[in-house]
Amino acid sequence: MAIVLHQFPISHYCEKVRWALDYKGVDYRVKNHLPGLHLKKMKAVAPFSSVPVLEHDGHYVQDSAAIISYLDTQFPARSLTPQSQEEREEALRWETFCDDNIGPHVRRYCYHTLLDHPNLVIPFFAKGGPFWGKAFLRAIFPKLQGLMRKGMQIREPHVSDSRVALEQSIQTLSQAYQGRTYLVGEQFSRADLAAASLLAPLFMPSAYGLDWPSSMPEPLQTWVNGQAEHLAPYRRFYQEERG
Ligand SMILES: N[C@@H](CCC(=O)N[C@@H](CS)C(=O)NCC(=O)O)C(=O)O
Repeated sequence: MAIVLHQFPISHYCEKVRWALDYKGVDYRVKNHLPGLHLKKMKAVAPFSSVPVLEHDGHYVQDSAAIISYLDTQFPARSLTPQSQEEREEALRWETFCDDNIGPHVRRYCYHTLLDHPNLVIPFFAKGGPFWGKAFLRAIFPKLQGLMRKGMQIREPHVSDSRVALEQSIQTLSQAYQGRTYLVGEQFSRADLAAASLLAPLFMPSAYGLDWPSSMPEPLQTWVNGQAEHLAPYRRFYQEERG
């Protein structure tokens, strides 16, 4: 029953799956890949190059939402998917909202600043990987940075568009949490987990597992400070549900 999570430690979609595995108490190990060198391995076992990919006894599942559905089927205790059809559909809708409207914008907006700080970001990329990872990434960083900026459109006007889209999505979620503890029903679900994990790089919880700096470089930190009030529910989920 070997379970391996193929991942980047820095990836918030991978954190989403780490949290789901930890929440359910599933025994697993991680295989940390270096960005760029992951491409061949992932394409050999799954349709796309992206992580997270869950490997379970030689069977591979790609995509954080598909992995959570798979885990809830294989390990039904502490289900993250609500039981009633109505609540299940609602939870999946919120999860898709976060996957599409939070995840990519957090990534683009944060990397826009972080990629100008290789001393900060290279240890994140190399964490838990091969011993030569940091030296390798330092050597290829100019090229890697260029490829990442191109591949994820980390340039204007896309960066500003992502900041605005993120502010709107955070607002939408804040309204949904008004007067309630959870997004769906009376229980923590994959909807709350998706929102909290995908927003987590903005408030840097220790349970994420990275050696975060005390604050993000500017202008990122000033923008994050302006969102602090809206990020409170997600900090609370990390305290109460992340363990
Ligand atoms: N919808 C996917 C998104 C995963 C994703 O975007 N992963 C990024 C890291 S945050 C990745 O692997 N990028 C490299 C690649 O696609 O080759 C999920 O939920 O798993």
